[in-house]
Amino acid sequence: MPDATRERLLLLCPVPADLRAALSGRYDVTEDRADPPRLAVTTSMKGLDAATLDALPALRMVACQGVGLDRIDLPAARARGVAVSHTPDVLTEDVADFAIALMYAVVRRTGEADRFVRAGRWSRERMTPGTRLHGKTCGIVGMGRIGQAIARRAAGIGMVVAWNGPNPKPALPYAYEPDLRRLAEVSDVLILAMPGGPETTGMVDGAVLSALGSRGFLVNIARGSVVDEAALLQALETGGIAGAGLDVFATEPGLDPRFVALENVALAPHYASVTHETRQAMIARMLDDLDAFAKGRPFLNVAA
Ligand code: 8YV
Repeated sequence: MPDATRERLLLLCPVPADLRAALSGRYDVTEDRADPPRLAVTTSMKGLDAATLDALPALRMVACQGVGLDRIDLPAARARGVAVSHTPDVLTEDVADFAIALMYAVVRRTGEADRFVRAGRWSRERMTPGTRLHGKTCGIVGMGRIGQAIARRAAGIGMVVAWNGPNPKPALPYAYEPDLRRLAEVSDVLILAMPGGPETTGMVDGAVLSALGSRGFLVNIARGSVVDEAALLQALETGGIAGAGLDVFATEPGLDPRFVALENVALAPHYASVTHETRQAMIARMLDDLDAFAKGRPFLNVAA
């Protein structure tokens, strides 16, 4: 039942139940694009394109759940005077934790160990050895907020950290490697934490995977688009790399079924930021930003 006392807010895609409930507590939430309101919500995975903006000329602000802006056409929003907010910072620590969790899952084989015990194999055989992490090199691609949080954790568990990104950051205590292939060559584990988008699409290609080599592991908590997935599958299937911990894929949720058949991958359903705490913080930030927009208070408008 529409509530005339509340401002209407359009959902541009299905959103998780917790976000929907929080929005419904303050707004008259609708999915009806026929009479579009000025406020809308999207997610980093759904994004916002110019065609949607053109179809919704009344739109003045879009709050995005997620930090990634790779699917949001910011120039198009800017050109139409539509403000865009997102949710950086609040998910940094959980995403970094999950990168480390995937690293352990694939390098120390915790997922495989779980399957081994459940399948009753322990009474008849022993698992073959895993690989030590302590003292090994963790290469990180992308040294923004999340990359730095991963670096702190990797250093804390006794790994040597080196990294690659578009620009050196001399204030950081980790070795900068301007050449991604070279970073892959010296890394035992290569963790991808760069933003998605045209600048990083397919950056981790067959040559980078060859440089990582048959004893190297890949962890991706960034975007499926940053990896040449055909090359990755081939490397995993033929022993070109030792294994991978993957939270993101070229197609989600319908990932390539070849991944599921592999024992040397740890798979997750784009889950790195999904904790009670981060969910609550993301929702609170979105509500705050929407409220700030309505009241003319400042907020981080990434389309400004
Ligand atoms: C979000 C993410 O859960 O923030 C991002 O960019 O990839 C995830 O943490 C997801 O994008 C929500 O759509």
